[in-house]
Amino acid sequence: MEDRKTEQIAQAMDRFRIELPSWGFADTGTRFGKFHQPAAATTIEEKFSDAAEVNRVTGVCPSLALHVQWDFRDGSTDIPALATQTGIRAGSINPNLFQDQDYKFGSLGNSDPTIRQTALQHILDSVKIATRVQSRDISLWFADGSNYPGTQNIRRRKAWFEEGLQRAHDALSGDQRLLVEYKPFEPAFYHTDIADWGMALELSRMAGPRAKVLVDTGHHYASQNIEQIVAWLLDLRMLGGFHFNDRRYGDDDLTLGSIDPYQVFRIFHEIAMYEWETGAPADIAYMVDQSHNLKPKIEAMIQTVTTAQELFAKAAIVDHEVLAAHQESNALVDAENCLKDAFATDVRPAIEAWRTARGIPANPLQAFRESGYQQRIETARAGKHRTADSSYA
Ligand code: LRH
Ligand code: MN
Repeated sequence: MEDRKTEQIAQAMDRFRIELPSWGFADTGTRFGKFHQPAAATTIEEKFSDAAEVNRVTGVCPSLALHVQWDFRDGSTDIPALATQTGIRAGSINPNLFQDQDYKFGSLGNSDPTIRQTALQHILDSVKIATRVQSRDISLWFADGSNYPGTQNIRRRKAWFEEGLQRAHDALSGDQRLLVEYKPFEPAFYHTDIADWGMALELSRMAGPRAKVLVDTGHHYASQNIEQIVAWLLDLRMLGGFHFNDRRYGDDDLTLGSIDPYQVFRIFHEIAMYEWETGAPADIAYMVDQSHNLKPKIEAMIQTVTTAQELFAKAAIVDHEVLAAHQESNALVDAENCLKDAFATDVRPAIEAWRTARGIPANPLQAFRESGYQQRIETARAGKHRTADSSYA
């Protein structure tokens, strides 16, 4: 590989960081059940410990996304101390506005003002948690919607969301941001109040300058061009972050790059081209949002991180200058081949060299398997209480 490409990959690896979801280490399932794994994390301490192990062998995931209802159950844990102890800082704070019985007909979109107030109060409490644990992002996903035509007034609910998000925005401090995540369906199957990027964009703009859009790759119709949405949000300076996963059908939450690696590559390409044109790194939170129902959870997480690194590196070696010229002259085949050549490039040796140069194991999965960490936690966590199957995580 040319030195120039090796250097581009090293620079890309130096800046690429991806946040892990605490719930990716816990037993999660589908509506058809949840399969327990002997060493699945059940406490916040275990989730930080597992994240620290993934960061030990990869070196690129220094933060852990936290879900308020699942990770602050006993509220007594000193997260800042845990962060210092494990070297993993608290990442995005995710309020839970979908699990409580109150939210049957919605949270911020509920026609009952007391329930809207309950939902808003939970978001405001989550902003306080973010301040306490020095997190920047409050990541909002709403299951709100309906299952049958005519059962809800979509415009009135939109107005309640505008009001709720503005009040949440006004509670932010420092460099805090609101990330507004959209999803076209599930659990609602007729309409979802924040169903697509346009709705999330408008609501974010109306909320205020610190509200940005979060793109979960699993939250799109099968034929939707996700990288075009990314290109628009970049250009509008409204892209706040990603929840990466992969899917074959719906919001399958499979491991990144397991089904369509070229999809994630095309997303990273739009970002790399934007950064080349603007000459500045985009302020994007790269995060994983997956549920490891069958794969061993820590191995699935390591596989996800190393796959993300490879696809990010491939996008970094696209020759943007040459590509821009081909785009200008409509040299279609040459332009497309700029991407295909980069995607076909084996970047693993350069990434392994980058790891070795920084004291990170060249093969993270192998290093994890040789560490005995999995055996240690299986012994330590054997017979532990497992979370109720009614809770997602
Ligand atoms: C909703 C979602 C959201 C999380 C949840 C675990 O599908 O993507 O980001 O809160 O998964
Ligand atoms: Mn998500």
